Amino acid sequence: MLKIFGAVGSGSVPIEATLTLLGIPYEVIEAVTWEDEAARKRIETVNPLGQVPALVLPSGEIMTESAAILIYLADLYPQARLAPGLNDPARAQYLRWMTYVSAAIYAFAWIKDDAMRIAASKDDAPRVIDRVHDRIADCWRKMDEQITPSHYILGDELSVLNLYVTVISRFGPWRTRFYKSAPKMAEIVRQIDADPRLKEFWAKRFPFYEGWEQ
Ligand SMILES: N[C@@H](CCC(=O)N[C@@H](CS)C(=O)NCC(=O)O)C(=O)O
Repeated sequence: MLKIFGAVGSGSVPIEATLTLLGIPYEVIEAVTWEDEAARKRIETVNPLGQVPALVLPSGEIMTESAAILIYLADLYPQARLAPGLNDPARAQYLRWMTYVSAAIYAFAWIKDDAMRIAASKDDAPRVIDRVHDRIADCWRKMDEQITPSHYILGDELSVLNLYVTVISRFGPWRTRFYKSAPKMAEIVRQIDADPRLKEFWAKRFPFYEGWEQ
């Protein structure tokens, strides 16, 4: 069985959502890396960066990096149509935006998880977080301006890009700001939040608690 090092409300959630839609059983090894030093140390045995998600394939091989894992799983099960195929005209933009969400947006989690990694002092930390949030909001805005969505971000199929954006847009600077920065994608993520196939999944792995949009 596939094993995934992950945590509620973390970057493992789009991968877990993908496995849920695929109907593939998996086991989650819970590791709240950003709050728990012991969990970070534990995960370093599989991911030297000390981050979730990390996927353990049935062969024992380890795969890290959320975008790579999502692309890999979607390609492994093409019949589920969770990604544009190699010859699909949407493939180039799909790869572009998968990488963009990972590199331009999600990568900032390293700073947000502990601003003292780069802040000059404790007093400087809130300013660092604010600047990071501004940059993320700007990246969402620029992505939104460049896409022409249909039912979903790149057409009428629910690709893993949509699951990725739905989850990562819940991280700081959170959804209310995302809705303002990215009005086209706002419609889409709301739709995915309400997708009946994922209702139980969201409730377990990224619940919509009171005030969650912030
Ligand atoms: N580039 C990585 C980023 C993963 C990441 O930032 N994970 C966060 C949790 S959502 C984490 O484990 N943070 C702990 C830390 O960086 O110390 C990916 O896309 O998988």
